[in-house]
Amino acid sequence: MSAFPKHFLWGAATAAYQVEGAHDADGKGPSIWDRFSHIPGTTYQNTNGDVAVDHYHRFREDVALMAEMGLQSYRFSISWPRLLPTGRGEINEAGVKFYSDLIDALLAHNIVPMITLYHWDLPQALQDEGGWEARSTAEAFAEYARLCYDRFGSRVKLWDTFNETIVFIGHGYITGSHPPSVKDPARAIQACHHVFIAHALAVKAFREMVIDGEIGFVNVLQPHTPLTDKQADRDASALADAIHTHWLYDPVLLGTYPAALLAQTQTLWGVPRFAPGDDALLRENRCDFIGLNYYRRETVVANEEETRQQSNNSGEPGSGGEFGFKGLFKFVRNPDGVYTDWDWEIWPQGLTDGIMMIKERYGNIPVYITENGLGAKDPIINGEIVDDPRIEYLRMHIIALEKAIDLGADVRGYYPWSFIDLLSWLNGYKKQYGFVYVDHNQDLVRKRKKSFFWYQNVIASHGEER
Ligand code: BGP
Repeated sequence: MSAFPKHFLWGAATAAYQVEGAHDADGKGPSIWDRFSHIPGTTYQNTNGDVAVDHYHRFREDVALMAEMGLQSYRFSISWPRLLPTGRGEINEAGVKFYSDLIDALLAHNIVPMITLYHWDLPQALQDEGGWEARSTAEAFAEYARLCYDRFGSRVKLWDTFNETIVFIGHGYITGSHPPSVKDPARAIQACHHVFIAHALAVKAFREMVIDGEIGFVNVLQPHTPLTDKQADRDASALADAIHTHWLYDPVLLGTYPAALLAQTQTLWGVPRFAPGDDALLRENRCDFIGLNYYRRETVVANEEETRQQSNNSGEPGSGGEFGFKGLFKFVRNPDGVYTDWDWEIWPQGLTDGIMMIKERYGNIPVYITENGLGAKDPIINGEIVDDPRIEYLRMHIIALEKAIDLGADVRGYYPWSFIDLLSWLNGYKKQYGFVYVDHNQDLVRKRKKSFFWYQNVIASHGEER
């Protein structure tokens, strides 16, 4: 007997910008990614989501494939500017209809929709007014959330407000590799605060509108391991935990910031600045569950040098730089680690450990694994997509998940990234994650990969055969 509870959901995930395409169709407004990806040199080989895998026009075919695979839940995001082209105010009914039809198609196949409200495609019009650095964006987000609850709330029970704040704020405001390409930690911290406020306002609206469902927040789950036993490396690793984990989880699960770090950032940079009532807003509007996106761990050393903040976007192993902050910590390669072609360490035990670390700090909060997967260049042999490394990666992580459930964690669903091959933000289409292959040389034709049939069997056996 597998450990997976009876109502555990076997799902898969995607995000609007990465699959939909139709970037300017039927009244959709531009997002910051539509703008950014058109600036030469910002993405791998200048790839963008203008067409992506054209899910907007082919969603019925895609949902039929999900049904064939036996998928029990599908996590997707809504493109904010498709519903509200300028971020607030006038509603684009054609956009509402697209998601409404998608939800109906899923429900017709008994696939539980999980909606992510924000997977990084902020309306450009709001960016022009200051983006997440402006508090008014948090208020606009609450308006957008209310619209979604109003139109979809009677049919959708699982809601994520934000996807991976560390990534869109970190890359958007610290490394500058995502829009709006700022490099300023103080601005990052204030923008991040407004995201927490937006989340709290959206949770508040969810409760006020008495939506029959659950609302959560999706974070990166990134365990850190010190490279050596030296005190300096252990301290650096603990600091990485505080910045990359506690800072992002505490406000949405405890309703407060980690006190010591808050005191430091406020002394150093005067941020985050709280508006009257923010404390109570955060405290009173916490999540029903937490979504965890797990891909890899990081190995940490103490760091006194400037680092070359550059990631591997080409899939040439070892081509990236390093990530770190002078005087704080640095991520380095684990000499014993197994890595993907994009230099992400494969370490399934981190999923068990990470879930247990969350349980220890935040109590037995319900957990969904909202992303987990292998980015790879899949081999095609005699016309078949033989993605054995993906099967192996997912198998090891399902076993790791089962361990966490055995240890008492309340894990309710598993959503591999991704249902279908899609656009990787900075890495183009060559970094594949899907169960379904998309032929970019042949009219975006869909083909089932080996992993499609493997996951079909995992689902049918409720995780016993893997
Ligand atoms: C997460 C994002 C996803 C997806 C995934 C894989 O951070 O939530 O949208 O992109 O990572 O990342 P990448 O495409 O960079 O390999």
